[in-house]
Amino acid sequence: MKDILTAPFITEMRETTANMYRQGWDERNGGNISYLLEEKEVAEYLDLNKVIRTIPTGFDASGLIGKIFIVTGTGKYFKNVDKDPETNLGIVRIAKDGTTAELLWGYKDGGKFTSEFPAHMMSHMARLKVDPEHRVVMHSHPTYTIAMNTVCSTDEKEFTHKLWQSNTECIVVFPDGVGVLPCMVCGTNEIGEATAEKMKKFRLVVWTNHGIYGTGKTMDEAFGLIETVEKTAQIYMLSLGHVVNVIPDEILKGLADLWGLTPLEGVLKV
Ligand code: 2HA
Ligand code: ZN
Repeated sequence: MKDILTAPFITEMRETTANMYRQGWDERNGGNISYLLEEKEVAEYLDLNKVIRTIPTGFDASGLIGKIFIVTGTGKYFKNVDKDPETNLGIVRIAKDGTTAELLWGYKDGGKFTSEFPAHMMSHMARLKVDPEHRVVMHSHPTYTIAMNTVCSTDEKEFTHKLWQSNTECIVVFPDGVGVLPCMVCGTNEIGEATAEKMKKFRLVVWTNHGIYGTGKTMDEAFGLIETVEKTAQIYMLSLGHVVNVIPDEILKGLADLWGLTPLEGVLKV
């Protein structure tokens, strides 16, 4: 059996959480990541018959039975993942009953997965239906994205349009747009269900006054989506009140045509 600390998926979790922390997106215990792993890649490092303990999920994850995830821990700081992965991360498998998670590694201090586990697992179920290669759900609290919530409506088409209009990269990176949920109580099955509903259509979902979810086939895709929204939200907030020039809809359509992309319907007026 190989040393799990040399596993590429552990390295990715360490690097990504450190990177997100340094971006200023994940203060204190803010943010969480879950990453769907291949059984055979985990089997190189762990005995899959050895369950350390079981943890109730509190919801029905039947769609994910047998699937294995590496997930950041509840109350844990992104800042600390790199120096102590075994305490701050855990590897869990959804058990046959669909409502229990089997801990295979990590949460060494007796901890458990993020309080946003329902939103993560429900989002995985929704995205896997759209894209069988989907792997990553990433949640974060990027400053300018949350600032934008205080001055913009929660209408997702309007929100998407404002981002597209502020930076030509946006329509190319997320032609499918950004889903927006109103301000809700986080850490609940309800916000999980609402997020998953949006995930049927979007890879990005904003939680108003709280943060954002990004998803993807890889860590880079999920990170890159959030990074592009956040950079553009910064541009938007820096220019607030002084706008004399935004990207016209004709140009946005031209970009979509050039790259063979289908923009979210009902946003562009051309
Ligand atoms: O766990 O980000 O949404 C910290 C959070 C809750
Ligand atoms: Zn959060």
